[in-house]
Amino acid sequence: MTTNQISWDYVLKFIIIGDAAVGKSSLLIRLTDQRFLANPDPTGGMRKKPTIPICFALCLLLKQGALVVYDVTSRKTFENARGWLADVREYADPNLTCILVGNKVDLCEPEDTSNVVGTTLTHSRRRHREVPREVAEQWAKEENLLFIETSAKSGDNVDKAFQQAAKDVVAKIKDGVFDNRKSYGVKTSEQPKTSISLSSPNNTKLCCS
Ligand SMILES: Nc1nc2c(ncn2[C@@H]2O[C@H](COP(=O)(O)OP(=O)(O)OP(=O)(O)O)[C@@H](O)[C@H]2O)c(=O)[nH]1
Ligand SMILES: [Mg+2]
Repeated sequence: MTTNQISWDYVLKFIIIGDAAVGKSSLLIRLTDQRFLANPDPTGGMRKKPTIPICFALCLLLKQGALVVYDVTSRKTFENARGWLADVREYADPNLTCILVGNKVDLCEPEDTSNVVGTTLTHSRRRHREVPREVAEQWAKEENLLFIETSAKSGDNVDKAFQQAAKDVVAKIKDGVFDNRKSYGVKTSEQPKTSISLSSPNNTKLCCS
């Protein structure tokens, strides 16, 4: 197994939540492995909120950020994002950074009318957008959330979603919002630019790990 050495200043923890099949695992796989699986295994992790509040609270423990994900082609998943956010606010550290992520934008991109050997390409998987960007953006603003639209399939904005959230957390650390001595779970390198070994992407754990 080959390992890569990277330098780091902080280790931050994020939770990815949202309705089933909105693409939580796919976003993580895209971020860590730069690939897309058409049929990833459903992860029991955060597709359903644990019925016992203490379990949900433990999932949120020592996390500095949350990605609340919905599917831009499903109004229902957007409406349910309110519930996910309410739960995060109830159980998580009040300083937790939240980013609202509208995933699957590739499904509602403009129709491709190109022909292949005289046959018009059909887009059986294409779907209508049910959540206008402006509506989600406005709600994010009202709730003081960061906001971004992504496609785990094409990779659009996936890195950016995590980067935006991480930047916000780092800014809070620098402002003293997360005090490491109070065990907020932020891990700082003893000396700047400590090296860390990254093992093979195959070892990547998915949601809730
Ligand atoms: N077109 C398209 N499909 C996506 C995208 N992201 C995920 N999918 C598909 O949506 C389905 C569900 O994706 P998952 O990543 O398993 O979703 P999840 O939120 O982790 O689902 P659970 O683990 O069941 O909660 C899969 O068939 C993915 O291939 C995307 O950005 N675009
Ligand atoms: Mg999953």
